[in-house]
Amino acid sequence: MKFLYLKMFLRVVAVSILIFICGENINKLKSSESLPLVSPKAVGFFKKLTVAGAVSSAPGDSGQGIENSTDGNPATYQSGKSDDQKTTPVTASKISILGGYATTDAAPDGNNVPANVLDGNLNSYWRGNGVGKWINLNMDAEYDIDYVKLAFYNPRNARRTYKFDIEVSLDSLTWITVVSNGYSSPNNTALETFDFTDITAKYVRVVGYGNTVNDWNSYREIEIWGKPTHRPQVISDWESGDFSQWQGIRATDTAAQLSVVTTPVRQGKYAAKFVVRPHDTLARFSGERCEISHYSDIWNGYTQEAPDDDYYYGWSTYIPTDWTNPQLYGIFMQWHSRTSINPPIAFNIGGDSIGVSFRTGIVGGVVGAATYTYKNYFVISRDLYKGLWQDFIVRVKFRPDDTGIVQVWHRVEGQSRFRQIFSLANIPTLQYFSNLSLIDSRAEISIGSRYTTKCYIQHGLYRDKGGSNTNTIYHDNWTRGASYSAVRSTFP
Ligand SMILES: [Ca+2]
Ligand SMILES: [Ca+2]
Ligand SMILES: [Ca+2]
Repeated sequence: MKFLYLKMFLRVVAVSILIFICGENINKLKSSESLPLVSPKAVGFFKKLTVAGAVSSAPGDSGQGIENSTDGNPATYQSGKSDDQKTTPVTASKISILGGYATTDAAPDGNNVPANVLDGNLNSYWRGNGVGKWINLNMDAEYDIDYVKLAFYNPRNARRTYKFDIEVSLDSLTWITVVSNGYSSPNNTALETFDFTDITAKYVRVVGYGNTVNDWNSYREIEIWGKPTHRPQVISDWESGDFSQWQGIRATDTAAQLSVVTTPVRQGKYAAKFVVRPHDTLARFSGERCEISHYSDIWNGYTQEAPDDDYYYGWSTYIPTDWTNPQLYGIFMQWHSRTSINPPIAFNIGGDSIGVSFRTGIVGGVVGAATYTYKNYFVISRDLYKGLWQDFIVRVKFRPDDTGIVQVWHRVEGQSRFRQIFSLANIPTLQYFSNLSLIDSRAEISIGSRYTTKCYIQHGLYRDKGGSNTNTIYHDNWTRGASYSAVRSTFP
């Protein structure tokens, strides 16, 4: 064990040195700055732990190594990974679709129901009579579709050839034809592959034009092969030119505090400006804020962050040159549980640094004096980079017990590559309660012997009250996706 410890320690040191040599040189931007690798606090945290089981360096998509960390410690920590490593191309796999997600516009034909094309059984089939009748498969999420396999019903000696189109859609309203005038091989009852240029879709339908004997479209199986999409699932990049990509605004005077702007902008044509003035408090005991949120359990592609969800987030933040320290803290992106206590995860500007605070794990105490078994703060940068856009990519696997994951990547305007700032595994990322009075009673989720809640998003600026200054901050290009690459692809 001691040997392993030493080995891992040396490995981390070696990696840090390597990054110092090869990593993106922030000194290009600020010649007097040293590399903002890890905060003293974070280093302290690092020292407290027995480090073993290297945390995976791959950006997200191949993060299995993280979950397989074998040391049994509450967390592992690794700093300063240079990022944007090329991910191994993900090969297509068969997309699992429940039988109930198959529909048709053809008249029913006894037991030959649409679900039969999804049961993995070549003896069962769906049948619809008529030229132009379709069977539609809803994948329930977007995928990059690579190809489709079809097995056709072909009675012995029938030597039928089926004619069909394959169409795909993101919304089941607008369809794109990816296979036009496809034909099955004569008398073939095995799965046949129909390949096309990969395309992102949520729905795939086969439009039948009958066969060489009659107008019946009879398919034994339909398999859709693809991989997780490279599009984010939720895009709130302000490109609508208004607030409609978001669900809620929390401000005392929206007209004075929140606006869509055309400069400065990080992505596309629009970004958002958030202003917090003294006394911009919504509730007597809360701080001052101007925030925009995603908070419904299901809204416009957004679903609240639930236990076991594993998401990547991206956004850009611009701190203006005339920024002055907010009172105590300046939270600009937070995941909030369905409670009245502090958020489990909050990105914060405090003093002259940007960091992330965690208040997760088992919660004790009462509202206003809650305690957390995991309370920590990690510095991302000791420079606020005023007057420059900063890009963030964050992965969170949401768990109230010690099986959560958080990874943070950061980049400053002018840099081409993101750098991984830290990677935490085996930590709680949600709050875990025995005291149900702390939780919104509609939001309890029972896990083990305690309860947790889902999270919602608040983005903008939230600071303590009592200051006399006004803070203005800009954000752009907020997204949530299933992979690092999905989120990474949205940045300029
Ligand atoms: Ca079947
Ligand atoms: Ca393909
Ligand atoms: Ca934008």
